[in-house]
Amino acid sequence: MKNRVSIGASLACANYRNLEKDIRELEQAGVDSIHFDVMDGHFVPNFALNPDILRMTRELTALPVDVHLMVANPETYIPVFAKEGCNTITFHQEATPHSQRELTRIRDLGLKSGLALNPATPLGVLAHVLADVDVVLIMTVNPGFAGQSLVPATINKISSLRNELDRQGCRAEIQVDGNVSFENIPRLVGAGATMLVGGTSSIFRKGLGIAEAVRKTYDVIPA
Ligand code: S6P
Ligand code: MG
Repeated sequence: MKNRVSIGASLACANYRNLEKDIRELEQAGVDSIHFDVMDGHFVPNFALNPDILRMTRELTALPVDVHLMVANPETYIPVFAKEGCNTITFHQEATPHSQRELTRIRDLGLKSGLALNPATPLGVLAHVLADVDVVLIMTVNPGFAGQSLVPATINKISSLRNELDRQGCRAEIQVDGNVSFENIPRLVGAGATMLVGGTSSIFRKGLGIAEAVRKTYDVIPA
């Protein structure tokens, strides 16, 4: 059974000169959560947000914060980010051989557990961890950068995962991240995604204010 479709705003795409202003606008516009990208320059060839910015974000808003760890050795960093205050921690399957242990650890910390899969990573890796996962993040681009094009094969991947979750009666969310644009949202949701991450292709689209962009994002979600 499908969950309601929710929208998370990717904070790494906000204006770093005035994050507080953007966070207030996101709250007023009615986004469901803040998506918090962490990059270590190692697992992905780029750097993004860090624990200090997470602490500041937590102080600024009561919106749920969903941390997306694009880092090597997530086992080292899960407790670091948990301590600063967040609601969900998602790490990459490709970054550790111990996904089941880390998913359990995240839940033991009182948080929702998330597992992210790069476009090339098959769904089979989920077979024995579905009971431990609250959010499956299907990356619709290769992680590391905003402004990329969606990898087309990920649409069928989402449909296959939707079928499998439904078959097993599993309530895990299917989150999608990367080029979640006004144009792509209908097919992502049609395929079964329930959590959308909005970056430069929607919520932070050039030329649109946050309020208008969020309204447009909700408008294109199929009923
Ligand atoms: C990508 C990162 C994402 C981006 C988001 C940007 O590695 O995990 O969360 O911030 O995808 O959105 P867009 O619309 O520019 O692809
Ligand atoms: Mg992300």
